[in-house]
Amino acid sequence: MIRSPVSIETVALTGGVCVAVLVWLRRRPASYPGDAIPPSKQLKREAKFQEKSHKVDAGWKPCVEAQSEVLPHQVSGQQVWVYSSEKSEDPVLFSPANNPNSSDHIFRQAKLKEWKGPQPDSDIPLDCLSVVRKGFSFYQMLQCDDGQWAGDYGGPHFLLPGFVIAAYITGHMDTIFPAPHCKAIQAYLLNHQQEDGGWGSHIESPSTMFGTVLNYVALRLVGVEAEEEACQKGRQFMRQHGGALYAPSWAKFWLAVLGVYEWQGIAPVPPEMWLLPQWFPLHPGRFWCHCRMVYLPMCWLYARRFTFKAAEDPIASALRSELYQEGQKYQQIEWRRYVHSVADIDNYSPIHPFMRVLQEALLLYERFGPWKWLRKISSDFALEYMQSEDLETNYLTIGPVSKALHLLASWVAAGGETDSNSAARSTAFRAHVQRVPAYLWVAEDGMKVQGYNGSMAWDTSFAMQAAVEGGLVSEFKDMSKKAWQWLVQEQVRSLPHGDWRHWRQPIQGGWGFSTAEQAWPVSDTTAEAFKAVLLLRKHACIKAEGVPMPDQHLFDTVRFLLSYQNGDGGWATYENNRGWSWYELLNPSEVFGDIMIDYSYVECSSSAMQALMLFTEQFPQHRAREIAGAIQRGARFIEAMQRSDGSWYGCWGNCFTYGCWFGIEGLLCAGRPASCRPIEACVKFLLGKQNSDGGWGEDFASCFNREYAAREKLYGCDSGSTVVQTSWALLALMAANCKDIEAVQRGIALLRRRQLSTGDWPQENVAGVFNRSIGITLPSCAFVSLIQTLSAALFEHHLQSGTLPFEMCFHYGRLDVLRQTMDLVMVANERAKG
Ligand code: LAN
Repeated sequence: MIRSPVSIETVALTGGVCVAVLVWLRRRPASYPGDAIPPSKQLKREAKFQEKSHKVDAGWKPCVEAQSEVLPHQVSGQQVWVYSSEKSEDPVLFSPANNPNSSDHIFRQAKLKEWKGPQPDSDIPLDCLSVVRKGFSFYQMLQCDDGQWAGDYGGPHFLLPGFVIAAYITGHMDTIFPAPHCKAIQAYLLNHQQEDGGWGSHIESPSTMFGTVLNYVALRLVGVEAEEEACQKGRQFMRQHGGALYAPSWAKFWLAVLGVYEWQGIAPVPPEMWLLPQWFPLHPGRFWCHCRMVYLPMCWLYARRFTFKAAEDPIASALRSELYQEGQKYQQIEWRRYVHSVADIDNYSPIHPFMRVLQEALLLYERFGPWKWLRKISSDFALEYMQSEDLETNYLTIGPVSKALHLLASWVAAGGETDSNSAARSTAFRAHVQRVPAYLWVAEDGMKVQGYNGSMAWDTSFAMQAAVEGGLVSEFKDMSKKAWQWLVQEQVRSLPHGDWRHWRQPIQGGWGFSTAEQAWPVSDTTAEAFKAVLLLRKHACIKAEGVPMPDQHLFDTVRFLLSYQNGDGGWATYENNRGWSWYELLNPSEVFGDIMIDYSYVECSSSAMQALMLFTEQFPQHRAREIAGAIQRGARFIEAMQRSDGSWYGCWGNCFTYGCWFGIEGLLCAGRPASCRPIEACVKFLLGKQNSDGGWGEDFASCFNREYAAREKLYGCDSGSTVVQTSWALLALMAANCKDIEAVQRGIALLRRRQLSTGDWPQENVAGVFNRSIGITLPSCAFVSLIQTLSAALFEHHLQSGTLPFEMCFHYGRLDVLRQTMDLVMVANERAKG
């Protein structure tokens, strides 16, 4: 027999290696959020809101507050709400059954009343330019005096209770939430209670134990009696799902602090974790900053087992029976048995068996240890870390969860348990109390705690990009100058070298989502603000009359953006990625997905790439090669994140329409042609989702299930299309030079049809999201995305008619078209000068 020179084993081995290499090459980046979740875990229950609604008192007014003697830095851009007996007109009635998302009516009414300039045209706009102009005429009336746009940033339902509990425990209800506040909070809580008696985890979520247990407690602490119908229904819902013993861990934590749940039933949060060596893979300094900064005050309070004297307080002691099954005796509950218990309806991200074992081991440590000296050193470190965060953020802290915990911790640390009065006089506590209003907002649904201390930088940046794209900067000169000034002033100048002791990277040159004093800049907010600044600085009126911005400050932003790129080519949110996706095995939260590390995101990457590209066009000499390399690596990351159906999942906006917009724009700015396979696939995906009325729309289930969720009717609309999602889809399609012009035109027609007579657009469903499971309002989003879309359509129009103003040459997807029509631009410029 003749033997072949290549043995069968060699062929098999080579084949195997090739397959392995192919699989490895095609593997998803660690940041890929995963395909659709299994049907058994998908969101099928729907929220059902009550028909009746609860009115907010007339008398609430927004105002700017900037003065303080206790804070380390000047307060900037803080919108606070004051209540005066001098009544304004009654706010419109909120109708949760129609739409649980409020439309910021009180704030807008107040702004429109103050407005002294010209009123928008009442005529029905006949062309795109008039629609955009009318929109801006309205929007300029909402601008705050300092140049930013403020607005309602509500949505999550687990934030307000933390603030109320902290205020109650510290005995500061009267200072933090005096009577009118309590009334407005009651209205909010009652408006969002659902027909089944529960509350959702966020504004559009069906009732969960997370939402219900916390909001029930808040309702009682702001003065609603246990016998009232809302409380009875709330108790019924909780009891149907096992009572507070089945609440998720973050809710249990607040209950333990309030003394209505015992610490033995809490999974340990040992402060010793901060003493692990830096190289250790599980060091908390590697966690996503939001996760790390929530568990920081938690571990400090946990180590002290701080507990309010509930037995001496009438409401808290009543809660000890209200929160549990009828007849269940608080003193007889075996708390230890409920450490891991959580209701099925809440269990979005079940605790992994590995984490359970770890928690069991830690429970043993808590029982037989902990070594006193170790606990002291680690607790002292945690406290020092918290104090440093307070100073860096001007007592705002990174977000609302940590804010409420720091408020309480600062009081406990100042000796509040033994001498409440002297604790109340401590500088830290007073400063914390002063910064509570930065998180509060009043809308027609009541007083809420916002997801952040506002979204000013984000909204202002997009608004100005839209003004540039619409060619309206000179027409709205005062508005643009004020916004420019605000953006220049809000660039972060602190921590140029980072604060590595507390795992803080250098942040100089960045922009935060809200303000500079909050001191937590985000990669994509930096990029979007940078884009706005780069576009505006070229504008004649800004050059002549705007406050100067040194080039060095722009270079700082470039350094910031380049240094925030991750090894996988993408950009994360606040920091470089410092851990691995297997950290999710340790996710202790049950209710949030993907919170353990700062992943790379398509949205953040696309924004960063676009900003760097725009910069390079203006400064071709500055770090051009590095920038070009970074953009190409970014594009490869975006390609790797595309799903097999051609879409991109949106992690911070609801949902695929948002992801697709960023995915396409990112690839285009890296020079990929609109005809490349990924872009064509995405265009096909989007066109396949267009509704018969010409629009697009996704329910929040898209985010939760990670699968496109169309509905026949979405909140606040008469169809399954919303203006915001339609505009995102259109921006993506137009940037991709979509050949189906008719589809684009039908989408634009829907946007035009839905413009209100005021120039604004209606508030529809929830547009923002975080951690897969929580919806969050994006206040100005509707307006700004729409204007951008219409401006892009207008761009098309100018291009055809030969009247393209120079400032409109910005649309990335159009760069190829633009280059061919450069002479056209020149002509337009000449004409403008003439
Ligand atoms: C935000 C709001 C803005 C958002 C964008 C800039 C839109 C996004 O592109 C990047 C991520 C970022 C900055 C973001 C991250 C998570 C935040 C801070 C939030 C959604 C607002 C509230 C949320 C925060 C985590 C809420 C507190 C809850 C915890 C689970 C800690």
